[in-house]
Amino acid sequence: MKKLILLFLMILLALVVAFAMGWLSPADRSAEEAEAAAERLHPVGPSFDADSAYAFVGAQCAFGPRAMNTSAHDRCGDWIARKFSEYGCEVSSQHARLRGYDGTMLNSRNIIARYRPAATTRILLCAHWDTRPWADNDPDSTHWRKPIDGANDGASGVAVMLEIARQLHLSGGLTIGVDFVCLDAEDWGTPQWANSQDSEDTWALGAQYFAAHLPAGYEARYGILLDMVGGQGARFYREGFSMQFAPEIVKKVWRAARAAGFGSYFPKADGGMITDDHVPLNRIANIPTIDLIAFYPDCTQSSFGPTWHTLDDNLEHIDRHTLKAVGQTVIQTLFTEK
Ligand code: AHN
Ligand code: ZN
Repeated sequence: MKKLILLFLMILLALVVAFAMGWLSPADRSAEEAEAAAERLHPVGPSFDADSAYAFVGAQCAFGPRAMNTSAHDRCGDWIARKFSEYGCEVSSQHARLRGYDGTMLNSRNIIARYRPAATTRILLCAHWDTRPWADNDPDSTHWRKPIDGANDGASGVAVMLEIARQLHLSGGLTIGVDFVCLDAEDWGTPQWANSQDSEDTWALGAQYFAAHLPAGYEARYGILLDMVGGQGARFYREGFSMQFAPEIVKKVWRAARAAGFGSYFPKADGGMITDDHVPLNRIANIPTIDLIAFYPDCTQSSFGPTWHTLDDNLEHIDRHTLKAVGQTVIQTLFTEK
């Protein structure tokens, strides 16, 4: 009897050890190994130049706030279009008059820059280029009706796209096509000081227009939205609508971040659900699109960070390292695509 109990205990111990070492499920084990291999450091593609991207943020801010219906906005739009053509893209524009939350008609321009327009496999990159007309989240209420520089909220996403376009032009090594779409009228959503109730469709007006008026025959495998990708201390959590509409793209990009060496910027944890330009792309255009958007779980001023919709959203608060982490991750994603 004693021998039997001892034998039983030994078998039990062997089983526990086998489970602990992961010997019992070869299928699980090889899936884990494949995942680990996909995340091992193996950078591909050209090196994203963060100083160049930073200069692109500065160049946009130098026009002044790019709020809708201002000349700084229009002049910056011309500059953005010219830069993308310099980098070999075929550039077109979608002009529209869009209705703001209070009935104001906004002169909107989506700028579409196509890299390798003949390629059939295409990835959509997008960011808004307009800036918020009101610092309505500023701690000082005397600033609430003043326009912001939008170094992070506006300029950073376009700057990262311009630097990627410049690197594609220099390296010439990418065989798939990329569409850089600079969306307008994102940030005219109902201000916090308005009497009217905020409705989510007052945001992302240019993206709503683009999604409903895609260029004839337009197709993209998937999309990546870049929003507030230059802030100090920024981290990119898995955004809710992205997980709902395009979870496999989230996985792919988070993997690419690890392979490129920037995994620490992309926690494997969930952020909030953000009404942003990717929502109409998913819902109206049916292009699975994720949002790379900074999320600050511990910031009391805003979960978008301490400078969000404040006068502090300026060049001084841009961190080149954040631009680099996002830019290199997107390059890694593009050059990993088959
Ligand atoms: C809302 O606050 C509803 N959405 C944030 C989208 C946004 C504003 N991105 C930049 N500015
Ligand atoms: Zn904003």
